[in-house]
Amino acid sequence: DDNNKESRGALVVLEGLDRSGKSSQCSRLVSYLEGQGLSAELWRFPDRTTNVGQMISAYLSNASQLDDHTIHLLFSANRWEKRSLMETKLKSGITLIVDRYSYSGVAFSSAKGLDIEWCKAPEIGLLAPDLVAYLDISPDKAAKRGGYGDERYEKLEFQKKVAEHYKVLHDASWKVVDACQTIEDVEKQLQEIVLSCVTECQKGKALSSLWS
Ligand code: Z5A
Ligand code: MG
Repeated sequence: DDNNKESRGALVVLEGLDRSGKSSQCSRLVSYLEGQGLSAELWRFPDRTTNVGQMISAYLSNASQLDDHTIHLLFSANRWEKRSLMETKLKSGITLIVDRYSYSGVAFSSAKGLDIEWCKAPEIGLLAPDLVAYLDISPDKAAKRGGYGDERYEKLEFQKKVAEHYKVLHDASWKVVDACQTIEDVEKQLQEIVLSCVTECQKGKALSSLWS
């Protein structure tokens, strides 16, 4: 019903391999939108500030060991605990620029060998992004960027598997951006894509749920 269309913020997700430039581009996007007079916030998953997030952080830094299914469900729970706040912010007109989301959850866990449908199931009912921008880079090129840290998953062989599993999740609605361009060129491309998404949401595009 067109009469019920209400302006809202956009849910924008950046995905991509480790070192693809997500965090750099997310913060640039928030500054850009604010410069355009729009309200925007930077979010990231995992959100390591919550109790669940601290368990995830311990796992990633190899301070704890968890069964693959268990850590998968914790990543998902970490999104569920932010879901209602996410909806409130979007409805109040704030655009959320989110550094990783359910696609990371499914790509990383299925890369370990878990069934993809099983991996998607706990994500069902979370808010669906209005835009998924995928920062595309080969695992080899990504590895050359300053090298990986010491966290679990930060290894070339595993990143290659993750890249394959991201490919399975790709759909036609994703915007694939060549992440091997300069930071500034990636930034310019993202600004255009994101601004048109924000405009659509201001016009009252309905919020929807994963996994559709
Ligand atoms: N994970 C999961 O398993 N399940 C889930 O549900 C979720 C996540 C949500 C932690 O995530 C791990 O959790 C992650 C996935 C898993 N494991 N891995 N791998 P995280 O988000 O905390 O990971 P991170 O440490 O922030 O990964 P980052 O993502 O390393 O990289 P990035 O944010 O994509 O890149 P960046 O920090 O912006 O840039 C990396 C470097 O490249 C930096 O030196 C930049 O200056 C440089 N850079 C950036 N862009 C360029 C360009 N265009 N040219 C040249 N150099 C560049
Ligand atoms: Mg990052």
